[in-house]
Amino acid sequence: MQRLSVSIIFLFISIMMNMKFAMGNNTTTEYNRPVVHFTPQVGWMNDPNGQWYDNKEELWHLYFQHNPNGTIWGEPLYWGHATSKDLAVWDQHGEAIGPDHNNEGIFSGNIVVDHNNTSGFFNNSIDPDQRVVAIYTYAHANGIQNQEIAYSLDAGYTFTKYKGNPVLNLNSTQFRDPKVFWHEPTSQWIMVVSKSQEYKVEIYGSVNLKNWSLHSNFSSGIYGFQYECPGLIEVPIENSTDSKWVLFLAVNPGSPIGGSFNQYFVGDFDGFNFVADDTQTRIVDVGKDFYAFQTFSDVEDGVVGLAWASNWQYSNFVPTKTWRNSMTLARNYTLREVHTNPETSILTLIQKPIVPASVTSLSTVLKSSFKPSTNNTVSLTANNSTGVFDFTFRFKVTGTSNTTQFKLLILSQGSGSEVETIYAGFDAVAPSWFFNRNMNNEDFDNEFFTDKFSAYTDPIAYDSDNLPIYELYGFVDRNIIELYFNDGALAMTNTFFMTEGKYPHLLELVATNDQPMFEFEQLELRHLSLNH
Ligand code: KTE
Repeated sequence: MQRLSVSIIFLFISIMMNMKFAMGNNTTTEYNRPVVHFTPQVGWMNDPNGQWYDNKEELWHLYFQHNPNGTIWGEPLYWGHATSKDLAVWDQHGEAIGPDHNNEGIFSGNIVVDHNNTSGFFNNSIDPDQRVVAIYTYAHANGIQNQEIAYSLDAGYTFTKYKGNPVLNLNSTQFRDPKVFWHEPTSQWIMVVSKSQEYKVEIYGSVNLKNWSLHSNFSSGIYGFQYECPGLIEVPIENSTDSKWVLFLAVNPGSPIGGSFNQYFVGDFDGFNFVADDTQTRIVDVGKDFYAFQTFSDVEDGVVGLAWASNWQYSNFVPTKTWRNSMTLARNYTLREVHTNPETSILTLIQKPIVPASVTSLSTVLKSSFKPSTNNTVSLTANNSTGVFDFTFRFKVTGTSNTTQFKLLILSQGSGSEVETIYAGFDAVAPSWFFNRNMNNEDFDNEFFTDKFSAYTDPIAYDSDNLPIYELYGFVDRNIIELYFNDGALAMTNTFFMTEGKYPHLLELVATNDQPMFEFEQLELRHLSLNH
């Protein structure tokens, strides 16, 4: 097929010498370690835990499942801890909560701010915005999983376990991952927690975080093997004063594309029962590396959350060295009526990545009213890349032939066969988005690290000639790519692993047809750096 390519070759100007990294982020640009996405300084990481916002210090707290003694999942398992002023530059603070014996684990859970001291743990010397109580699953050596609480008198750095633990015990080996929040209308703490292999989210209530009573349970969606890491939070509807409750639920394994994934349900919660609006299962992120999603507590304006950016199918085997796995970017969450087809629109979770000012643009390429055609070759040269950039496309489809596609190639340094490529793109005939992360990397050949993805979205709008318009925002950070379609109506997160020494270096837009079938209203590419 004749490939008429408009190649906008972006080479980035590297200012590696000027790039400074926070303690907690990437202290070196070591093999495949992302710069902006959170990674543990050392050791193994999975689920995000205990996220909360300290309104007094204006400080974000992230805890995480951490094995500091190795780069695979294993016990003793701790809550690692990091803080950030902006959700991009992180400082790490070692282990916040640890098990009493080396063959045990502090499994997943969350943190609440007990402003009114309902637990009785705090005196007036502790600021109401810093009355931190962690609720987590204790994984005992005999396999029993029960729920414990611990309080902090120093705003979340060190914790004291409640001497009356466990606060909730069913003598079960599959009872974990509490997520607790204060429900103002009924003046009670609510806990959602998973009876994993019964496919149940149990909903409990308490007035003091210590004594819990079962209110109800919720079970829906794709079965898979087990349910984990539930969440329940009120999410605002865009351009409205209304909100709806969203119940999040992790399934592992059981994803339609393999391994672990997050589903969600939109509905109502009265303090005792969650009732979904419909029986359809919705998926939070259609990539393969988005799991154990959790939101931050005590955020006064909006809903902020993030997920573990890996998949239990291969997370223990990915080719990194002193550390394993990252988190996704933190995202803002709202709800919006989105057309899933021409006849129907549904209330859909909207996700937008938080890219703060510390993630700065070193160089920007901005094109507008740009039609891929044979003589429209533009190249921008620079020397090197740090492998961190984002891009925004807004384009319309002006016609179709049987191969109306564009591809966005992301290439490593090198020449000829040395070059390693992943690519995203859009096929206007399908019509669907696609992403391919196959690089034949000998360092990492895992059966479950599947490489082809696709996603359908309706157009985000139509122009005055009724031509369909689509949008794509992408964030690439050395070994992870987050794609957001149609202003956050759909998200696709995937890791990728180039061979040692290689990282995303070039970006090339290629249209694969002999007539201009796309008009890019806007095409912006920014080379990014993380600064402090
Ligand atoms: C891990 O099999 C277990 O051994 C689950 O599949 C992983 O469980 C433990 O990680 C999760 C949570 O349910 C646990 O609290 C946590 C989900 O690290 O990733």
